[in-house]
Amino acid sequence: MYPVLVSLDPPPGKGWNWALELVKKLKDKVWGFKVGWPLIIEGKENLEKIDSRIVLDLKLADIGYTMRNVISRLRGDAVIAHAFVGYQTALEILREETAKRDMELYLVVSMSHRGSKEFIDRHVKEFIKLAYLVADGVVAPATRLDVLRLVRRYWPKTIISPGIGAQGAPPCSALRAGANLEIVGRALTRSDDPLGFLESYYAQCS
Ligand code: BMP
Repeated sequence: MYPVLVSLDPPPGKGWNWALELVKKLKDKVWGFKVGWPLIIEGKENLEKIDSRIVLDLKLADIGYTMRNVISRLRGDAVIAHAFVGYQTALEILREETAKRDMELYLVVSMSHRGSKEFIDRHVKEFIKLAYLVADGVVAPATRLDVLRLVRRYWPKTIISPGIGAQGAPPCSALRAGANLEIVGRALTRSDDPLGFLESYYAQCS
């Protein structure tokens, strides 16, 4: 199994049929699938049809009560939340709910787009400290390997890393910098041969 979390972001005009076809093709080869708002809006009941690990990419950023209310309505193995809302009456409550539901919680400690440097990246170390209190894993960018390496230095558990392919980072680059899983969306899901893509890039990646 390749250390890849496939990001199921449907192109315009496509939806669950497109996503479930990809799941069927790739589920035995990848670690799991990341599902975000575009698919959830089109029918959360379809989450049941993904017979693999599901990471709910909700980027939750709200008071605890509301975040709990959202995830109690969805099925998934893990959920992604923003760190900047803080612990008290926010992430502490989300953590309670994820633990109760046997879900993992991943916190965003840095992002792959350039704007991450404007605010988020000023607080990476503080976000990691917070992750020690609540998280099973963190999200850190493949597009800025210096940041990813810093996160690896301070965070011993899972790192999932977006930015591969369409955002410019080469496949395997985040794994080599210490990530546990690479998040791959468009480069893989819009390829004419997704399985071939995986095999050509990830078969000899170490
Ligand atoms: P792609 O490989 O097509 O660029 O998709 C990346 C996926 O990861 C998208 O779903 C995006 O919302 C998500 N993502 C990201 O690109 N950067 C981050 O910092 C965090 C993300 O979750």
